[in-house]
Amino acid sequence: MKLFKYFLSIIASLIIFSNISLAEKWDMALAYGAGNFHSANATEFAKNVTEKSGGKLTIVTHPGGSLFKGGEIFRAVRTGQAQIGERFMSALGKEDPLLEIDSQPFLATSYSDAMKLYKASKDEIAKSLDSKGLVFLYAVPWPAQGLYSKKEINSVGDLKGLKFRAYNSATIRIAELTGMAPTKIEAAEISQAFSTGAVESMITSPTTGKNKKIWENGVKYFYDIAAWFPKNMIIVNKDAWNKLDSATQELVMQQAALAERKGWNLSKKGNVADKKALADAGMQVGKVNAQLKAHFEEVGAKMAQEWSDKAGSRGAAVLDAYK
Ligand code: PCA
Repeated sequence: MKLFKYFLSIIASLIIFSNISLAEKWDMALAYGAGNFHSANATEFAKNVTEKSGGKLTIVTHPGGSLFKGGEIFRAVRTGQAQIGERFMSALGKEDPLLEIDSQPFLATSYSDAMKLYKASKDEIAKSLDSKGLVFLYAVPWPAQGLYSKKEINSVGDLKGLKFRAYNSATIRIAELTGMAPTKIEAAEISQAFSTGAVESMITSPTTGKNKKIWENGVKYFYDIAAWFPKNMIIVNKDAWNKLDSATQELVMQQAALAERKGWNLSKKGNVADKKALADAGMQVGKVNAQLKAHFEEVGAKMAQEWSDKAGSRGAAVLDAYK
């Protein structure tokens, strides 16, 4: 009997010990509001992994920047303060110029080209993230980026001096090259920036304009220049990743692939529906005229040159694979 109890206690402690080492909990930092399609998609991904992992991995989502703000998430995941998170890739050009390839104007102006560009760049990006201690899971684009303005824009001259909300180096550069005055502001602060008059124009998706009810801040015009499709990516801290057994790692990757497919479809839907929502809210939704289009294309060509100087042979290899 004594021996039996002895073995029982060993077995019990083994079970307890293995449960401790096998049951992981990840906090997932999301910058955008719970209603945003990226957040909704990530939440479904987290729920699926949690349910299917048989208690081995629980992913708890924190949308709306409630755990870390957009600008903090990359570092938070890298340092393991959050095990998993989502970040707007092209805001990370200083980490690696390849992360901003999807925000180069007029390089990929349709969903199919955006997908081609993604496929051409993904391995190199995943490799570079790996060297920073991160595991790349999936990426989903925002709908086509368009120009918002409080005032009507009919000529290059109308852009001069406009106080412009930028979200990455590429949009700062566009503003500089078109004579606007850029300030970098995270999505969470857009409404405030427009309502206080700190800015009066920006380039972003119909989705972000709709989510912010941007028309309530005096923004009347949306010009659908559809110049690029920037993506959000989901990344995991490598130490956290290595604590999972291989079956759970496989499950996460499988659910990530599913979330990626769903996310691209949601984005495509939003690209149509959210533009309609802007028009339904009374905004003027249209295209820029030929003179302005040519001007933006010229700016795009200059930026392409600047980017390839920065991205060097790695960038050239990805562009070759894309074209
Ligand atoms: N919305 C985000 C990034 C791109 C987009 O469409 C933003 O405006 O910050």
